[in-house]
Amino acid sequence: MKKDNGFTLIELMIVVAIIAILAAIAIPNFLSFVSQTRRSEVKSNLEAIYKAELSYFGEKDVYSSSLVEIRWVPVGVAHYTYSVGTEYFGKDNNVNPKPASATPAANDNSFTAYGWGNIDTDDTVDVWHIDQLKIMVNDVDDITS
Ligand SMILES: [Ca+2]
Repeated sequence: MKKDNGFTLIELMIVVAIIAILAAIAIPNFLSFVSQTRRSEVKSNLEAIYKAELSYFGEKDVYSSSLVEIRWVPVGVAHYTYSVGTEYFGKDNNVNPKPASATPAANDNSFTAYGWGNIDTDDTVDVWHIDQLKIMVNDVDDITS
């Protein structure tokens, strides 16, 4: 009589196939979740730049194109690069060069602060900006494209 004391090769292959299917579903969902989390960084930092610009405007009656002048620096590890015209703070601008769609600038009456970063595995760069009216826009969407 044959003694049954283990798994057959077919049973093991079925288990491996099930794990592979679950991983194929879970990994893209996980990467999308990571991208969404990284994106929360750009929103909060652009709002902080907006507040710093408003504070600077209250004092000098002009907006500044310098993040140094408005005394803003990102906190922690940044996945995005930030600029309002002059300097680039956050992720190294050499690693994360400014895309053509980002045009950071400031003058006496307005400013446009940009944040950009590649937050997933494709070549598309996520681009956001905020202006003196606190209007925040996602110029290039890296998550859905
Ligand atoms: Ca990307």
